[in-house]
Amino acid sequence: MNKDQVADILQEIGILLELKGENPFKTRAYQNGARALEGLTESLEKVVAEGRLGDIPGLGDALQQKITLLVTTGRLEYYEELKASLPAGLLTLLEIPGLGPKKVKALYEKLGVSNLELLKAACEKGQVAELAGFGKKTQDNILQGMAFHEKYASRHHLHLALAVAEPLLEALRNHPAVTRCSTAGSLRRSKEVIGDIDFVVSSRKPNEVIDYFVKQPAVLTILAQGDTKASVIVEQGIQADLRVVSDAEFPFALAYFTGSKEHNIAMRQRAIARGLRLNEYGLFRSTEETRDPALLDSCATEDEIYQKLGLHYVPPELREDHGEFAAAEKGLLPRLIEWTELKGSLHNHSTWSDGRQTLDEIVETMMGLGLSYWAVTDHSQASFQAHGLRPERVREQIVAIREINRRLEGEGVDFRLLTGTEVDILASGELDFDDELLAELEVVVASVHSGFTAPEAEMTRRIIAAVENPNVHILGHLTGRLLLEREPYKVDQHAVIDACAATGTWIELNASPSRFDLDWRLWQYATSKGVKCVINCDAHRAEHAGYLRLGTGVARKGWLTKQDVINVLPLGELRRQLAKKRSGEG
Ligand code: DGT
Ligand code: CA
Ligand code: CA
Ligand code: ZN
Repeated sequence: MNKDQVADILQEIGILLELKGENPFKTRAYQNGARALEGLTESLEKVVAEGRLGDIPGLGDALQQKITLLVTTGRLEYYEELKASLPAGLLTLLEIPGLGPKKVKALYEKLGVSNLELLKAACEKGQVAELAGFGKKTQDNILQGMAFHEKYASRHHLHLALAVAEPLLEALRNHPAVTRCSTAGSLRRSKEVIGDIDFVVSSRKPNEVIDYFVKQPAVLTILAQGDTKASVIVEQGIQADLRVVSDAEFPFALAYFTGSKEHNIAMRQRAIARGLRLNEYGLFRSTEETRDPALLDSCATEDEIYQKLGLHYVPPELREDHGEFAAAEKGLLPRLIEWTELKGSLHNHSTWSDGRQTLDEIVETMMGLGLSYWAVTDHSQASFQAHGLRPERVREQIVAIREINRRLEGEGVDFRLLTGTEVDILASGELDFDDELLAELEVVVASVHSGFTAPEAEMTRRIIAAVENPNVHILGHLTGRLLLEREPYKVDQHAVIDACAATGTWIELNASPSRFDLDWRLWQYATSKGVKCVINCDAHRAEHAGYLRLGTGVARKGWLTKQDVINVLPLGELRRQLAKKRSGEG
């Protein structure tokens, strides 16, 4: 485990102890420990290996022991037991705005409230208002907080859904009674947010598979369990649906439950137009709903279903009824970008601003992943809350990066850091750094981080003014949206795309699962105008390198090919492309 993962666990232990009513000094020790680790500027594994944990201020013996266990074994029995000693729903209560550990503890002890449903019931009966220290106003706030939570908590960020779905799929795949299995639904289509997780399995022993599925350790609650399907709530409070079918039915069930609903409806209509009937069980000869329908033919794979309906295979990401039928009829579907084709990310942060990794750690991680380059684009001075850099610090960072690159060159290593900045687009449309400084940097990303409430015309003007600067290579997170959290600011996206096309500015597909910005629905327009895409991690931690894969899934939804994406280029070619806009050939 790395320091961020260990810090997260210490933080959670602190919260769990607070829920148990442990003495505040003990709780605080864990929270301070978490903070001490977060502030660490070298690798925790190294500190542990060299026995230097004791040198970090604020870590007592007990904490050092636990950290060592987590780093070396990835497990901590103390934490697991602590977690198991409280109802799993209590932690969900903490997600309600306005509910902290103290209030949750009181609700649990005095009213037995251990999950959201019980909390809602207690509020509606007025019991919460009567508790000491709560009152009518607090109860109203909780109800309001719950309404907000409901609106967003029924949908989930893609990386969280994947983090629970992948181990479950692996478990299913390893079960001897499972013939074929796959995720389906929005997860398989790489939607930007996920309602619930869907699995489709083929097996001769559905009951065995269903029994096994609902007993997985990640399963918190069983909502429904039948002979061919089950629905459960898994970790993170996400619902997961499983359908088990025969192997002959598998391709049809997979296609059906992958959706989207709109895509399915169009598929069914194509079948009807050919005198056939398509559903989750098969493709049948008659359009009638008969008792014993005659199967047209068996299909071994989804591919064959598409063929029977006169279509080329449609990759799951494109199944949104967004033009895929017209293209699949003529064999004109694009060859979509693959994440393994990416060679690096051009928008990332380090400990110099609000990132968690030092430059050396970044080199180690990204080189280890087999990437070729990684741009360091820390925030500019106006983003003071993100520790934006002043010009002199940017120049110091350029020197530090050149030093590292010289070392890498000396070692004969094929990996380079690129100097850069994520420069703020100010309210005036001016940039936060002057052109002289920007011209010294290899990669300039320009983004809006303030003034979100500006009227649409003004915001559009601001952004267009920024992309017209010859030093700006990339427009960062165009709409500023935070999925499930903050709406995009008002901006005329088509006008901005047109300006990027006119100036040779690339647009970022910010691959952070909270953003996926520019939205996939607009990439077909952007590429039709000749705009190139950069799939950027906006990494603040080592794990964020994994966003390259998630971002590519969303890029595929936007019909993007290798030719549309800049960061597939090898370093030399990338540098030539970066030089183009400045020299006026952009
Ligand atoms: P989600 O879960 O809201 O993120 O989105 P999906 O697409 O995963 O939707 P879900 O889980 O409700 O259903 C999975 C798939 O099953 C869906 O994409 C298409 C198919 N499906 C579900 N209900 C219907 C329906 O009423 N008609 C049709 N044609 N297909 C449906
Ligand atoms: Ca779903
Ligand atoms: Ca579902
Ligand atoms: Zn940003």
